[in-house]
Amino acid sequence: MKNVEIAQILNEIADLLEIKGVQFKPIAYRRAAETVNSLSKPIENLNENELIELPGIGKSIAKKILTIDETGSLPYFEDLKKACPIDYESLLAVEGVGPKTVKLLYQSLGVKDLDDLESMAREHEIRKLPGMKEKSEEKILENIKYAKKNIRNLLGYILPIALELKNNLKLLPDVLEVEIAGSIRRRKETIGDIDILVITDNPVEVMDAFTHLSNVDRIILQGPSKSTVRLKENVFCDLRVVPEKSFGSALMYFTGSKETNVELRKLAIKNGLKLNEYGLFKGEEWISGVTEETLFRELDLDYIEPELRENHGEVEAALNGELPTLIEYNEVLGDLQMHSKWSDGSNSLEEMMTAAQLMGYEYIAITDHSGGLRIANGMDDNHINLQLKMIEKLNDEFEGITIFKGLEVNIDSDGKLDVSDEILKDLDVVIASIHSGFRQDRGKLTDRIISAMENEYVNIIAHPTGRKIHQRKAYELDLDKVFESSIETDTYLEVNSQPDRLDLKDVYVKKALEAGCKLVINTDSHNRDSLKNIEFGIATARRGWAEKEDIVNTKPLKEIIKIFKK
Ligand code: DGT
Ligand code: CA
Ligand code: CA
Ligand code: ZN
Repeated sequence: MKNVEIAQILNEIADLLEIKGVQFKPIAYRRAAETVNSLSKPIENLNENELIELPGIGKSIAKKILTIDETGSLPYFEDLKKACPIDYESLLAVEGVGPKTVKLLYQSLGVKDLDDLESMAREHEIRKLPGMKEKSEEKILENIKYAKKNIRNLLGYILPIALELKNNLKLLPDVLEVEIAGSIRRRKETIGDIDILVITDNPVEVMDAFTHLSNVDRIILQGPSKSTVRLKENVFCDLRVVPEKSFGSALMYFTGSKETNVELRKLAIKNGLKLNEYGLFKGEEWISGVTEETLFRELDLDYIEPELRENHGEVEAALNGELPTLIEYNEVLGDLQMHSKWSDGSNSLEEMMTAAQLMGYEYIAITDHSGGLRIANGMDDNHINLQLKMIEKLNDEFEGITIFKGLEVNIDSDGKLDVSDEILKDLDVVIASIHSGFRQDRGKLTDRIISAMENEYVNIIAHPTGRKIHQRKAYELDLDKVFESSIETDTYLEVNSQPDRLDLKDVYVKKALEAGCKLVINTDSHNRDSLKNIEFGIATARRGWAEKEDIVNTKPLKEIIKIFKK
């Protein structure tokens, strides 16, 4: 498990202990979290004795860290959470509300979640609490709005939940049609809430079944045409019943984005028509609305894929027949970044290959970290050479799939690579990336990336901007220069498919393509299950208007070999 993830758990333990009213311990856990967070190497490489030597980490916390790292969870933490009746995560998301306030609010007013907090603030109960004033109450009320907005989850977390809901609804005998709409259908990187549409002749029964699904935590609103629930996974879900005749127009409307809807409506008006969630109308007369396809046609537009509906010029392009033909979800023929047990992955080479075969790939690249133990259990030169021999052997054994000998080399703070050309020249695919020194200035960071690109053996720059959604901003980069150098040096920029990376992100994909760059889409998997994440990278590329031609690893084996030979 990554350092930040472990630190987050330690911080949450501190919150929970503080809410419980435990003395001193919260401070200890926060100090330990800080130590883990500021550690320059992965904590998973340390044993108990090494952990204890770190500032703020004693025997008991060291043991807990090891448990988290080995098992992915911690019974002590799970017990604390279970014993806490409060939705503390949402409450703590409100600015001005810390663990001490959460405790106070619960003990004196029974506040358990944002809704409780809101009603207490409205009833002016909060200002009566010790240490609270009228002003603090007003601020809390204001900040609840932001907290509600800020709880956006990763698409990678929400999509499986939404698909399961869809399947459960499909199984209901009264449901004739179900579709996921909203930002999920557009495959946006983070999701506010889940929006689902159904067609049924028995809305009351369907709504009743919906609000009683096993993962519904609380019913917010239940009506015959719209219901809202909060799921146990801590997401809200809207279900709407729409008439069959309006299914297409409702799907279009509730898919959004809001901004695209506005453009579409303006266009309808320009053509003397009216567009809303019930259909397309000429005066009072209903013209169409059953499917999106007919609606687009009636508006003289080419069909706009949901991923493009962000008001980034897609309506005009659809009008002029200039929409891109987006890369399809099955057109990536091989994944060019993944890790194995040889560095910080959790599966063997054989296991990764078997999983890649199940994905239907023609080829993959094994790209474990280099750099010795300084980075993510990186391989030294000796290990690299051993692995290359192993890969040659596996290539003989496995049929129908080719493994490229790859490496993810680190770009150090001066822009130098941590592996010599002597070794790089024997590899099929070399990926270079930045793992430290994120705080350097824009010029320096740009130079680092460019000097890596200028190395004749480097083929790909992985996760080019280094951002991690909800965790870390992108480092400063002069992207125009990076794009230019990418073209000059035939080095491809990656669209990394990890749900919290998606880097390059959609708008940068579009800019890169406009500059004339070619890209690759990789998962950067650290275990075999993550190979499936490729769909999130493809979605990001589609949101950036990418066509098949723009993505290098849509090329068949023969062609890609030639491309990397250059
Ligand atoms: P989210 O949930 O924040 O990730 O983003 P969306 O896009 O799913 O937004 P949501 O759930 O508020 O609404 C779903 C769709 O419904 C939205 O994409 C467009 C449509 N919609 C909602 N409210 C309005 C509105 O006031 N005007 C227009 N034109 N469309 C709206
Ligand atoms: Ca939504
Ligand atoms: Ca919604
Ligand atoms: Zn790694």
